[in-house]
Amino acid sequence: MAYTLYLGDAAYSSWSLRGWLLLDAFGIPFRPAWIPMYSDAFTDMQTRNAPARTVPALEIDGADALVWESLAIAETLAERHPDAGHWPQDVAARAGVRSLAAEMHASFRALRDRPSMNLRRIYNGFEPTEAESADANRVQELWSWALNRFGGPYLGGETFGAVDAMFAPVATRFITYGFALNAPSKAYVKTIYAHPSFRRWHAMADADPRILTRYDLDLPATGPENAPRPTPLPASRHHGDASDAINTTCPYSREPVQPDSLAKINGRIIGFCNPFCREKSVTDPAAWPAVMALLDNTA
Ligand SMILES: N[C@@H](CCC(=O)N[C@@H](CS)C(=O)NCC(=O)O)C(=O)O
Repeated sequence: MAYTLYLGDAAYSSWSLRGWLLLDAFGIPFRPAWIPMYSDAFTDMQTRNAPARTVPALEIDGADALVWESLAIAETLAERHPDAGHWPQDVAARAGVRSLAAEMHASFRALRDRPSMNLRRIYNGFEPTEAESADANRVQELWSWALNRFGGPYLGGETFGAVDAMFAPVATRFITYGFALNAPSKAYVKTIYAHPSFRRWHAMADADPRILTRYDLDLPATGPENAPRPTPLPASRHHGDASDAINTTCPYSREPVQPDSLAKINGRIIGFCNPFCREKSVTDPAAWPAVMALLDNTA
């Protein structure tokens, strides 16, 4: 692997989501290093990575190099993988979305504070403050401008770019807290929720049992099943023997299938090497090319 990416909790760490998308959505291989936030392991990671304190942080293996701050990660990856498509080729689109990404990185303090990313909840009755509403309106002004000017469905045009990685957590906040959205923003939020990399991230958040109550608000809430996500393939946990599965090794790790990690996906029993691999696959099977390839190859 060329990179190690330090990440916090998938359900809550909005900046980690940006870092993940900057690699995964562009097909750049990396080793994710998940560190639960507010844990001793997180403090140890901060000590090891100093002066970096935050996630995401990207280690360039073999180069003794670490880059943190999501915008710096975006620029480093764009420089090292010039054909990956982090920024549009078109001069006007490149200038525009670079500015949007920089504004996202530097601004929206109110929107980033109380309505923090929380992929586990969709609240009823959230009342935004004036500052939160002003931030949400400015985001929608930027999105509407870019979608109109560069043609959508992504902010820089036809393909997902670094700027979309920067704004993806905002799309989730709009859903979690029920902000009023104009029509282009509503369409854009749906586009983000349908993106395969975002779907993989959300599936991992769903599969992680850790709840950080510090991010919960005292309001009635439903769960992520009510987010505007594509309808998943039929899938459930399967209880039985490893020999029930159509595969003997995990589609992700190639390690042997374990009896506590079986799933029925689109009518077939598939085995995984651990319960987390099973859970993330059951939530949204079609988001995982390795699972879909297994189903296709054994059809
Ligand atoms: N501006 C930074 C923000 C990163 C950030 O604040 N990450 C949070 C998690 S979402 C974090 O690591 N917090 C730990 C801390 O600040 O001690 C970026 O662009 O990456």
